[in-house]
Amino acid sequence: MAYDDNSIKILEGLEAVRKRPGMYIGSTDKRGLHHLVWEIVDNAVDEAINGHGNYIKVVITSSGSIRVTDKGRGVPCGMHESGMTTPEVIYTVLHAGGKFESGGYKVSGGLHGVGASVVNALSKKMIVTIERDKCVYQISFKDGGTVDSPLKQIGTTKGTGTTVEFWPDETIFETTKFSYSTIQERMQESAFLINDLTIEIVDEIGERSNTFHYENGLVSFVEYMCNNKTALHKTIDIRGEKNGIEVAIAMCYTDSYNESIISFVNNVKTIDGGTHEAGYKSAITKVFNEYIKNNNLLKGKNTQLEGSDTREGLTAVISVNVPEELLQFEGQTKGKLGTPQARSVVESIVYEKLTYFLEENKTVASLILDKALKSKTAREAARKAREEARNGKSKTGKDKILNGKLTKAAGKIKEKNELFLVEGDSAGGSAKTGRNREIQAILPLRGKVLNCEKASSNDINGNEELNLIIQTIGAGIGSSCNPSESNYGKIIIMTDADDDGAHIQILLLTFFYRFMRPLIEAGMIFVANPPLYSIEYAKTKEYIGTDEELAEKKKTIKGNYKVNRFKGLGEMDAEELFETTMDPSKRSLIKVNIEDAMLAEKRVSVLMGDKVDPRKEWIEENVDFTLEDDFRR
Ligand code: 1YM
Repeated sequence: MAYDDNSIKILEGLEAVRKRPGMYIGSTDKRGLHHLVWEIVDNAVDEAINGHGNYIKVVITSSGSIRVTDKGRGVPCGMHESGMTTPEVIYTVLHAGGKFESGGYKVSGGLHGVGASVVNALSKKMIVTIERDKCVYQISFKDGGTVDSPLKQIGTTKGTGTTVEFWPDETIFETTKFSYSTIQERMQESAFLINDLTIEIVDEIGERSNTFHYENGLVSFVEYMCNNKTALHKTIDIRGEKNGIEVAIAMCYTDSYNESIISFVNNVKTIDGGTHEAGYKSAITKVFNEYIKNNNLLKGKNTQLEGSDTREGLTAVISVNVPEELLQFEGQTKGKLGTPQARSVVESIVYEKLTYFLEENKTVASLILDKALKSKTAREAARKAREEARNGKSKTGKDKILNGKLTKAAGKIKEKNELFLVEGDSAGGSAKTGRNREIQAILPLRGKVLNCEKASSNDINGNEELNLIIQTIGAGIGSSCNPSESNYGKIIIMTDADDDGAHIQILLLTFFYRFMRPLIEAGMIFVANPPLYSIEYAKTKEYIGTDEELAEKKKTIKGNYKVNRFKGLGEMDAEELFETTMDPSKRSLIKVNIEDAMLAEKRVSVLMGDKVDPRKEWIEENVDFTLEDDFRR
């Protein structure tokens, strides 16, 4: 094929990426934008994993670009059989190389490895600088992959490595503003997973930087995840290898009641777990039950711990490396490991090492087992209480409480009905008067909601406010929470637009995250988005959502105007509240979408901490609120 034919084909390929970016990077929102970064960073990380260079730097530059540098071998700079230089092929041909023959453990799953050419296609400019064979080479591209300046030597060097700098195309992305904390989280995670790798990140705009380096990363990872809890013992470090599958696990029990397990396969997070997690869990259950039996801890009673008992308060990171030929991913997002061998390998390694650990560390063993046995007792007591409540429902009077507080929707189609959880009685009153009676139900909440971060399901059952919410929704909690049994298709948290309101929101979200997570996953939890201001001029009245919009509006008004800042929902009358915040045809709801267990964990701890500043910053940067519709923004 002639060179020109080649280039036409290539431009057509890149054009396809520009036409349907979602097919290649998932979306063109904030998340899609950051996929570009991961794509380039992953190449640098792969090079480090393969033993070439142990330093990576990521810079958010003041010119709006991202610049990633590694100290690996440098991308090869020779001619490719197509007649183009190798860098030109790598950065313009779709799926070029697909990580060529890197051998060993190939990263896979989801959207990884679609190639640096996709990043180029979605960038208005890209510059690649390569240090190799004592030379510095450079090639640059513009307008989504057109060669701007072909590969040429621009200097000499003693080092080796690759630098890729790109400017995302703002005609393609909804936003081109990179989030430091998003990049920081991911880079810290890579540094945790890859021992001895140093990752430096710099934000030239916000003038901040961090360097991550861990000698024993998984243990540091677990300690980091436990930072606001009290550990019951020194983190347990488990490693082994069998049939070519490498297993590394760090685990620690804390005084909390929640389980936080995150897992990785070939350094890619497996959001939905899979066989490796299943093997891990079944090993723990087996080891604990055998320990109990051998030490007669249940005093002859013929019962067993359930898996959930053995994981109460457990924080763990599981990292396995699976050879490419055994790799198998499942599920819609390919976030679940399917490889059957991973289950038995992880199970047998954990079984052996954990059994040994408990025998060698009797004091720790008794602390952990004690906790598991308490969980079993509490679980059985809770079940008994539930059964009693169910059998004698009318006698407990719970229905009466419910009827007193809840304003029900008239319509009987569950999926269409909406439940508003409203802060305060006065706002509850307006909501009650103004609502769409057919589909909207109102449940006013009084005062602060229980902080569920460290709560057990027993604590939840004993809390009137949360109990009310659980009963009203009717979908059950914990492992028996089932979205299809919910009495409402949408559950909408409606609070004041102030710090207190934000706090209540976060407490409720924590509750849903911990105890009714399937509702979040089903996209049924929303946050209402009340306006901050109303502005009156020339006999009209408009509602305004943000300070920026208010400033814009003021510029356009000729003549007098009057601005009113809503201090709380209670300040709006019923009609106003409906019109601005509740009317399904006009409102803008925020859909709550928490998909990342570690971020959520951290979020809860940051959010529940006493420091206000990091909390605000973190909410702004991370809480993944996606607007249901763009009505007012
Ligand atoms: C900042 C991004 O892409 N580094 C990088 C990429 C490659 C190599 C080294 C590399 C790989 C190999 C041999 C190999 C790539 N090379 C290719 C290709 N950093 C970044 N560092 N020599 C160098 O895999 O055999 C694709 S990526 F195609 F040339 F092999």
